[in-house]
Amino acid sequence: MNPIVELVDNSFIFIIAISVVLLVGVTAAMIYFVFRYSEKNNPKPDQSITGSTTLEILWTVIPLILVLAMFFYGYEGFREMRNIPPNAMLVKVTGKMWFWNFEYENKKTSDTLLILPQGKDVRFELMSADVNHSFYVPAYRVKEDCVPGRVNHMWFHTTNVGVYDIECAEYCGMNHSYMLGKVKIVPEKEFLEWYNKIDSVKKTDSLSVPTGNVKTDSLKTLQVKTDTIKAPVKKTDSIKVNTKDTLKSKK
Ligand SMILES: [Cu+2]
Repeated sequence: MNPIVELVDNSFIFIIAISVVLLVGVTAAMIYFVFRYSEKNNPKPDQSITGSTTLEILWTVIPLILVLAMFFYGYEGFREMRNIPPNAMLVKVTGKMWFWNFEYENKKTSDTLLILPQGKDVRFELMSADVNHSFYVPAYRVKEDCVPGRVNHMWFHTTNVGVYDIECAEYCGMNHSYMLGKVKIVPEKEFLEWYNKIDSVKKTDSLSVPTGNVKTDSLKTLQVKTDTIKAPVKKTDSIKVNTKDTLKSKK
């Protein structure tokens, strides 16, 4: 069972139940008062009611208890969301205008489709490549912002095999409403077959192409930098010579 789903649903049902009881109670009292204290039924206003300390205390303490209970249930769910299992598998999620990119621990990447093994704790590192997005998986009751320049965290425990929606829950520009994805939960064996197969292809790619390019780039920029540093030094030398010359000539 997924602890987050259970806790979020429980607090949701709890708050809805209280709201329904209050709505029905207030509406019933209102309708009753309309008839019971109407001018037609009571031509003379009732002056006997002056106040009630008992009522004042009751309608202060009861809502206070209800609100504290709502907070308690909400906090229980929040604590579970923040309590990331240490051995959870990691997936890096990057929101981009307007799609989701997923990067697994073996550097394998996938756009839009997030494939996960069944019965596993999965931890997400959430980032953005451009503007604010929000990674939302309704089936697992989790939602967390993707903010440029910082890494946010989220996790859930995968349960039933199936395909579930991913949505962006933060307005992020023209195609925000099309920024959809899918989580596909598959049996672990099937996941590992897919994960390792694509990994072997991608790994050689990522090793040969990006790492090589990055290195030569950084070397080139270093060389350019040393060149530009040398040039000003020469200039200052020539200035020194000039000043010495002028000083000498003055003497
Ligand atoms: Cu969006």
